[in-house]
Amino acid sequence: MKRRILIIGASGQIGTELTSFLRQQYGPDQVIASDIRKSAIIPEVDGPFEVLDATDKEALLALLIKHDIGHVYLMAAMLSATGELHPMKAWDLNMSTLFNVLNLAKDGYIDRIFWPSSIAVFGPTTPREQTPQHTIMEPSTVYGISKQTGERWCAYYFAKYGVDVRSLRYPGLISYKTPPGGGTTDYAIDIYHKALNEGTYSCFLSAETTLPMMYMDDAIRATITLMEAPSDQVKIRSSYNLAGMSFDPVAIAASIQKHLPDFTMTYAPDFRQAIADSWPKSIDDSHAQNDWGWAAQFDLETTTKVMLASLKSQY
Ligand code: VAH
Repeated sequence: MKRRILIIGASGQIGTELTSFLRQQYGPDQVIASDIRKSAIIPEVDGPFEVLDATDKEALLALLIKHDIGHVYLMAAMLSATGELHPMKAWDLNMSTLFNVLNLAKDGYIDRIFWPSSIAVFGPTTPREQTPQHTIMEPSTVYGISKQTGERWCAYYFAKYGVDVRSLRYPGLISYKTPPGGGTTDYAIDIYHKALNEGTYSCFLSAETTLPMMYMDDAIRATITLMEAPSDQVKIRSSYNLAGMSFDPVAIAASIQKHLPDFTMTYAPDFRQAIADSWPKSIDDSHAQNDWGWAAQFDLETTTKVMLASLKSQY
């Protein structure tokens, strides 16, 4: 029988949807969901769940053996905004979990790893338009530093020990199945909730803050495509640039007003503005396109249509 899949951080924004998608594809019992605590949000496709603190290597090893795990998706992390409020906690969580998974793979307990990086690996000295795969990377957030360091360790474990680890530099992700979290890009989720619930939104980024974004379905499809690609097609073992769309708060507000004409937006930039200002405006993902056939499908108009239609029943 094919070895099972373990998702660490299965209750998070990406983990929740990744769990359902993988269960639909491989069968509910083939996908073990885990997180630090059982979440009230049950994935659309229910299945086995384990409470796991992934900073505890022995506990992780016990789960790998108990469930005969082959592939691990390590989705647990502290994101950019929360990470700036708790720097050492963010570093410890983001790095200790990665080292546990890499070392258990090196010791033969895991066949293949997916680990999410982010456009947060780029910093204020990086070219901001069509940011290339290989360029200056001087991240100025703890989250970005942890992701840049993690990329280097992933590439090292592949080169030195043959660990099959694969990674994507996700842009800001937009989805409706989990509430907005501690991300700087999460204004692009919260705005849909507030538009439906209150008819107005006070944006914590300034009107002209263009950022790379992606609808969750595209991110999940890219993740699975990369994990299923033949190893010789995965030519980059740090992390692949991945692009969907780029927009600023004015553009997303305008796309909402096409459906909710009375929606209004105000602007009250906070500490997250400095984080956003250090990131690219748009991403060149030609390596992902050329190596394993990546192509985004969701644009801003399609995203707004899906988000409003899916959230309407909540308000
Ligand atoms: C964050 N959503 O805002 C994440 C993402 C590119 C940003 O990594 O921290």
